[in-house]
Amino acid sequence: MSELTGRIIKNYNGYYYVETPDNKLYTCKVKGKLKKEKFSLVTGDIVSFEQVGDEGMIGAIMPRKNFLQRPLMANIDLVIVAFACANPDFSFLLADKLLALAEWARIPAVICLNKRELAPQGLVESCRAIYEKIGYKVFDISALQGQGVAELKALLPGKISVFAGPSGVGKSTTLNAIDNSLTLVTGAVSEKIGRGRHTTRFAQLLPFAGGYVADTPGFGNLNLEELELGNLASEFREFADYAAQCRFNSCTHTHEPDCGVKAAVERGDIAASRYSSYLTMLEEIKASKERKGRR
Ligand SMILES: Nc1nc2c(ncn2[C@@H]2O[C@H](COP(=O)(O)OP(=O)(O)O)[C@@H](O)[C@H]2O)c(=O)[nH]1
Ligand SMILES: [Mg+2]
Ligand SMILES: [Zn+2]
Repeated sequence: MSELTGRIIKNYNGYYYVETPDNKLYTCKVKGKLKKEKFSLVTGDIVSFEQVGDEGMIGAIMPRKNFLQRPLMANIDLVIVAFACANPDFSFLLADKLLALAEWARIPAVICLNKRELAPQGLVESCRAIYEKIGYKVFDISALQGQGVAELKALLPGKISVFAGPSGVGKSTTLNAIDNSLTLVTGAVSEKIGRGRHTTRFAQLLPFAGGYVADTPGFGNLNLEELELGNLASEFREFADYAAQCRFNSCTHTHEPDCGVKAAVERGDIAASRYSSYLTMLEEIKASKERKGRR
């Protein structure tokens, strides 16, 4: 028996699959002590365990660099916010939600627009204009036709990257195109509901180029619970410079006079779609807090 350290790459049926730096995989359970502390381990966690053969008992978890709730994962280097240009349609609101969650967790993010051959006129260009201006790189690709995949792939070596986005946008297809030794199951988009079937059922880290990539299941609705704790405006990175010009320190950039953010939206310095996402998310967070207050 010896004490080893490794990373949880998959959590399935009550077992944690832990990979050590020498690329060995151990099937682990959690020690009673850790269980009692009600600390839940997630994919990406670095743990130490007592090894017996190819099995282990996890006794401790190392401090996390960061943590994401959706997808549930720790110690991520890059979030790839994944959408399709069409089928299912791109959503500015959903993209801004995912970006805000990545900001909140302090994880760098880029945007990947798949199915570019289906893109409505101007969509890729306007996404570039809006997001690259504020420092989120936009990759337009066709996983099916192999276009643009090399540029995306170049981001990944040595990192733990996670694809986060709705189901049916082509996350699994993109990963298969990045690494043709992967054979992730992909799903046909249902004509009826316009969404992909849930073919990827849990988050798992797949070894790639000295790091890992994570395929994740899509999500139905995205709740913004962690954002309730802070100030939503600070997760919209381009607001900061203009918020400094608001008359009130406590300005929420909604109804207040002399608001630097609203002035920037009017001038076109802040994208109208971003401001609109901010207002919608603010309302959703407020409604969720009120629901909790009543309980
Ligand atoms: N037209 C087109 N379809 C694609 C592309 N990439 C994936 N798809 C299709 O989109 C559907 C959903 O893909 P999948 O990878 O399962 O999406 P996921 O749910 O995000 O993992 C499948 O039918 C794919 O064949 C693409 O670049 N162009
Ligand atoms: Mg999938
Ligand atoms: Zn303001």
